[in-house]
Amino acid sequence: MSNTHDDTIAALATAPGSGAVAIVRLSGNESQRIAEQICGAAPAPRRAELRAFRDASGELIDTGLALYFPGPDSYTGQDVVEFQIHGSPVISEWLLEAIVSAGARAAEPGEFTLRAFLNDKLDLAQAEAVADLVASHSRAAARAAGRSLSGSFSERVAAIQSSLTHLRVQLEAHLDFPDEEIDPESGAALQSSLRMTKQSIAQLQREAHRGVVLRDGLNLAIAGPPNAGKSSLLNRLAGYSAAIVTDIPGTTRDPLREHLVLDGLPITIVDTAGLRATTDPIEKEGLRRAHVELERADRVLWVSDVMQDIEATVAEARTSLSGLDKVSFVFNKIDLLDKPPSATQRLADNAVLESTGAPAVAVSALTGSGFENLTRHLKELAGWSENVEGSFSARRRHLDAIERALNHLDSAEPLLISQSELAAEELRNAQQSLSEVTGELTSDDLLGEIFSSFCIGK
Ligand SMILES: Nc1nc2c(ncn2[C@@H]2O[C@H](COP(=O)(O)OP(=O)(O)OP(=O)(O)O)[C@@H](O)[C@H]2O)c(=O)[nH]1
Ligand SMILES: [Mg+2]
Repeated sequence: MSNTHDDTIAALATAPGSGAVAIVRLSGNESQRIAEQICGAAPAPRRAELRAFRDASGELIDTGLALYFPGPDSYTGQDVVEFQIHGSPVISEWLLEAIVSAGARAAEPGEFTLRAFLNDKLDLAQAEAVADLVASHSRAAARAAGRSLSGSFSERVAAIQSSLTHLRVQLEAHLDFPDEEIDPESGAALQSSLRMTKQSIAQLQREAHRGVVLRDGLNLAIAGPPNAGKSSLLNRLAGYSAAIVTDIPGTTRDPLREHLVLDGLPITIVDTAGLRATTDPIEKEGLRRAHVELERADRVLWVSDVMQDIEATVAEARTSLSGLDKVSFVFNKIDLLDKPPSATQRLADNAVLESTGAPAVAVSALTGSGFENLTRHLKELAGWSENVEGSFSARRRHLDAIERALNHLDSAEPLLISQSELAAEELRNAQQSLSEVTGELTSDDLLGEIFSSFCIGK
């Protein structure tokens, strides 16, 4: 990543390939001069002008529209020029070549948006939302990214920052008189402000978590004994016969990944080999890969045959997985019982909840019975509700920062009155953690990591 950020960069801003129109964009000090070289006098600011674009030898490359956005009122905050040309990869490459030989440099991924960030046109959460908007897979995700881009997320962070500042001011007032005890009334006021700020951060954390799911989807893995109906479950969720199903135990070997959208909720789900002791080297490798997937997943659906004893199922899950904290039990094949699905669901709830606290769903992958409960359960796991209006997109990086802020406030709480100086330090740290979301304090390494995942020209 370039360190100067004021040299002139150029890139194709539209998707590569053929199309009706392609846009080549320039940003930096030399934009205007380079534009003059390519198409005569630079166009009037913010007016589309029809021009002929020529290379250094004077040969006509194409005719199209040129636009000039003088800094600082441009996307990047610098002088920006856009050329709209016919959407041929040959034309855009030729034009880019001419622009580079006129003095520009080919832009790196995300470099336009990085400049917008460095010139305070966007904060970091907004800049990340640009990439999330471009990459969004559902309308809900696009709306959420749009909201983050317009500043909804950043405003929430700013509001918490300002209550933290207020809290610090209250506390610092007492620090000036270390020998005096904080009077009970002020102490109570401080405690209550801290608790309210904590509640706001916890609320932000829940919403940011939903924002992460909107962006990344829910990562599920299906596990369980052979023949339980794991692949059948995947097929029913995917809506087609993605995985091979047979009555031979040990059918699935390789993990099989599917991407699906369930009532708007994006889900990545991976089917794995049935877990059992084996000497077959192929199956052994399948089991090793299954365990890698189970480690990675946000949630494991432990699928078992409902005819099997529930206690035995729970014991088996417990020994096969390192813990049951991210497990939901799915009792399959309820069509084989002569009880109605709701009675089976109640039985499963009672038996599993009592012994593990884990949720349980009773289904039939064969008939589809119980899948409305499974869908509801998955949406609950994701914090997903029909009403995702108002939510914003977020990333795991943001969640980490918010969690650290919350931890600092947890540490501050018992120290608030008795060891105010230490509490003040925790409040400062909480603010610092939160500021990572919007990027007031960000290392070059982190910026490099974030912007390099953008597309070129963005
Ligand atoms: N009656 C009934 N049979 C089912 C149901 N789900 C799966 N089966 C049957 O159970 C057998 C095993 O199904 P699979 O989906 O291959 O099971 P699996 O857990 O993926 O098995 P492995 O890949 O071998 O671990 C097949 O004969 C399925 O038709 C169900 O809900 N009801
Ligand atoms: Mg299978």
